[in-house]
Amino acid sequence: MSISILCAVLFIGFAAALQSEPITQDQRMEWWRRSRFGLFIHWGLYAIPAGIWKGRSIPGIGEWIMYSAKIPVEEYRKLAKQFNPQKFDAKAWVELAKTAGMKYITITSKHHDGFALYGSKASSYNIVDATPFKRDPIRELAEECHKQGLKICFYYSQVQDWNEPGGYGNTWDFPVQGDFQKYLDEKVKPQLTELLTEYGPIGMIWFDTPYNITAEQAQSLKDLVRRLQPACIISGRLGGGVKTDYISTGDNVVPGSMIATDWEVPATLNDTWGFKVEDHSWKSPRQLTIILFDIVAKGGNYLLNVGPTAEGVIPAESVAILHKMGEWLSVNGESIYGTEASPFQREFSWGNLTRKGDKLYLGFYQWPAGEFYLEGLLTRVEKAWLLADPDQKGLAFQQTLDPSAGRPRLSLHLPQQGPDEAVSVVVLQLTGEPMVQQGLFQSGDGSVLLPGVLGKISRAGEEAQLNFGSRTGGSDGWLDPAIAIDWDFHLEKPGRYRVDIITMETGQHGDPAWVGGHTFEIHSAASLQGVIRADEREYSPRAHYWHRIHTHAGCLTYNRPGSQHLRLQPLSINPEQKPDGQPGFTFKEIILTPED
Ligand code: FHN
Repeated sequence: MSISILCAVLFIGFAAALQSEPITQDQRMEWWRRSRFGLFIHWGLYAIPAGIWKGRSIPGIGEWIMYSAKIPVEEYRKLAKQFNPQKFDAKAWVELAKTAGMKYITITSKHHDGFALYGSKASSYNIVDATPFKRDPIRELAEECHKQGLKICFYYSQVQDWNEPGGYGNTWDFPVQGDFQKYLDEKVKPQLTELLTEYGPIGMIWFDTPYNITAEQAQSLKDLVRRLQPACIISGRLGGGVKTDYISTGDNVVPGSMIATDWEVPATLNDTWGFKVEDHSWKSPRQLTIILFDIVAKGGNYLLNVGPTAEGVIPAESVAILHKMGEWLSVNGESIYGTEASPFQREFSWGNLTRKGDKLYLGFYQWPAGEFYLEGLLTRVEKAWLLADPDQKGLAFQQTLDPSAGRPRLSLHLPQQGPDEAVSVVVLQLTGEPMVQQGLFQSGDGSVLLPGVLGKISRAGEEAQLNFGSRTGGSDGWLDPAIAIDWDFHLEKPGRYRVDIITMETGQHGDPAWVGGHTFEIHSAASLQGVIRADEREYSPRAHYWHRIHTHAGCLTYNRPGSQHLRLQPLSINPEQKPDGQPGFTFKEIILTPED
C-alpha cells in the first residue's frame, strides 16, 4: 500500500473514530503534553535572498525580507522561478528531528509572503505550480512524519499575506487595504481545507500574527479546523480573543514562572527564523538545553526552529546543535518527556525541577559541588541518584522534616563535578507525591529570594493582580504605583543583608526595552527609599535575549532569626513606554544577600 493510501486509510479511520464520540480537550492535548519538544521549520522563497537584496544586507529576520526591503510583489514572485531545492530530503529532516529528541514538526505551509509550500489548488503561487522543483515538500514531509511516528503540524499565516491586496501587511504595493473577508474566503479557508483534508491527520495548525482579525472571522477559522479535524490543536495566535488550545508566548520568551495552562515557546537557534546567510549568532547547545529544561519545569513546550537553505539543506550549525541536544536527551529524556511542572512555584538560582509521579528531577544549570540544600520539600526521599549514572548509585542525603526546625530541608551530598556541561540531573525517588511548603526560606548560600510571583499583591489594602507569566519574567504592565507587594519569609541567620531589586528587560528580541526611574520604598527591618536604576546588567541563561537589571537598593540589618516581613511599595512609576506599549515597572524579584 502506498504511503498516500495508507495516510488516507488512517485518516478515514481516525475521523470515523472521532465521529462516534466528541474528543475532549485532554485527549486533544495528550500527545502534545507528552512531547515537550518540537521542531519548527521556516522555509520558503526568502531562503533564496537569505537576508541580502540587490547586494545590500537587509536588517531583521530573514523571512521578512520582502517586507523589510519593500520588494514589490511582481519582483518577489520571480524568486519562485529560481526555487529548486534539489537537496531537500524529507526523510533526513524527520530523522534529524528524531535524533534531536523532538516529537513533532511544525512547518510553514504559507508564511507572510503568501507563497504556499505545497501544491495548492486555491492559489497557483505555490511550490508545485510556480517553481521548477514541482515537488510537494509538505506532502513528502507529512508522509515521512507519519511513517517515522512524529506529528506533522502546519504553520499558516492567516492575516498577513503580502502577495494579496486583501491580506494585511503589504502597504507598498497596496496602499489601500483590500477586502480582508474576501481574502479569508477565497484563499485562507480553501487552503486550510486543503491542508486539513489532503495530508492525513495533522497535529496542529499554527496560526500567527493575528493583528486585527475580528472575533467572528477568527471563530470561523476555528470552526473550520474543528469540523475537518476535531483532534487538530489550534495554536495560541489565532486572534479575535477566540479561545484556542494553548498559549503561545512571545518569540523566544520564557515566562518567569509557571502558567497554569498549556503553553509553548517558539524560539530560534540564532536570531532569524528563515535562513539568513549572515546570521551566525548561534546559541550554544548548553544555553538551549537550559532553556528546554526551564520551560518544561514551568509546564511548557519548546518549539525550536531551523531555517533551511534554498537548496533544501538545514544549516550544518543547526544540525550540530540539534545533535548535541539529542545526545543530552538520550541520557536525560526521562526528566523531560511526559513530565509535569515543578511543584515549587519559583525559580532557583541553581536550576529548576520537573516532576513525574513520585519522582522529582533536579536540573542543575550550575553545579553546586559538595553540599546542596533544597528547602521546602515535605515528602520523604527514598533515594537520590544521577540520571546519567546507569548504575543508579545512591547519593548520600539527609532530610529534616521536623516543623520545629522552622523549615523542611533536604541536604544532598553531590560529587565535585556534574555529569553534564549543560544540565546535570539528579533524580529524587520520593515515598509519595511531592508535597511542598511554599514558604520563602533562606537558601544554602545564605541568600533570600523574594519573587514577585510568590508575593501578596495588594492595592490600598485590597487584593490586586499583577501578571508575571507572559513576558520575560518581569511583571507585565505594572503602571499603578498604588500596587504593593508583601512577603513573609523565614530568616535563619540574623545580620546585614544587601538588597537588590531585579527588573527585566522586555520588548522584541534583538531590540530589548527597559525603563527605569520609578521610585520605591522598602519596609522591613528598616525603611529604604530609592530609584530603579541599572546598577548592573546580568545575562540570564533562562531569558537569553533579555537581561536582568539590578538596582542596589541599600542594606537591611535583621537582629533576630525567624519570621520576617518585607513590603515593596512604588512611590511613582515612570510612564515612559516603548512603541509596543511596554514596559512600566518590570519587577521580577528581590534578593537579600548576606554582607558578612
Ligand atoms: O512574523 C512572524 C515571524 O516571521 C515568525 O514566523 C515568528 C515565529 O513565531 N512569528 C511571527 C512573529 O512573532
